[in-house]
Amino acid sequence: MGETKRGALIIFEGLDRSGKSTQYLRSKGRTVEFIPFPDRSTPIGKLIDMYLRREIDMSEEALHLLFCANRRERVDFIQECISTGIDVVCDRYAYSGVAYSLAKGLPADWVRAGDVGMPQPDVVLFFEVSPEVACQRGGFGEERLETGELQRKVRETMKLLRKPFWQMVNADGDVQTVEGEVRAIVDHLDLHLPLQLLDQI
Ligand code: Z5A
Ligand code: MG
Repeated sequence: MGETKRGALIIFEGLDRSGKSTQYLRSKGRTVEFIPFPDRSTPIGKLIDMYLRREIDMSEEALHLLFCANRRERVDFIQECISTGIDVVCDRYAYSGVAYSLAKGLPADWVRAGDVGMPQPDVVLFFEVSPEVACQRGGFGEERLETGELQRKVRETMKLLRKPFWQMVNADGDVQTVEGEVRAIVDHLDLHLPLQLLDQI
């Protein structure tokens, strides 16, 4: 009996309205679990959701820690899936956590420490959308953090977080073209190493 091949940890990152949530995938022959971050269904995710919808207030530091804790809430599930051969696709991850908090001016070392020890992605697909195209898409401006100035800073900060396992996706294209790019990357993942843990972000 052959060993079960482990699942892959695949992250979609990118700015607002780059189409991350639109592109969850169902690759042939693979079982996929899809986790959005923030995961608004968990106890901590419910607090984040209330904050984003302007129902409660909290400090930027408290919010940063809640985003980190929200990812920790799902670690056991992520690791269980991967060890049993199920791929996990996360819509945003630690890189959003770091980029938004650095863009708000929180201390860099403190911000970057919050996700150390989390599972390291096999690939981060970074959805690059131009500001002009993002502007034409719907659903912007209703929640906190959706301001043009913060988005501009996040765009700059995200560039500094790029790692060798990041792959850029041209997110300006139509949904089918972007989906083709996503599948081409995901179908060629090399999973010969065990899942690693993040030692820096
Ligand atoms: N945040 C943080 O500060 N710290 C953290 O640790 C984390 C998050 C994890 C909520 O996140 C906020 O939390 C977010 C970052 C911060 N703040 N902001 N701004 P969220 O992930 O819940 O945010 P969201 O509401 O899902 O929006 P989004 O992720 O920014 O959008 P998206 O998923 O990239 O885009 P979409 O919903 O797939 O598409 C947007 C629209 O464009 C929609 O009408 C689509 O139909 C359309 N669309 C999508 N793709 C295309 C293409 N290819 N062509 C044309 N139209 C398209
Ligand atoms: Mg989204």
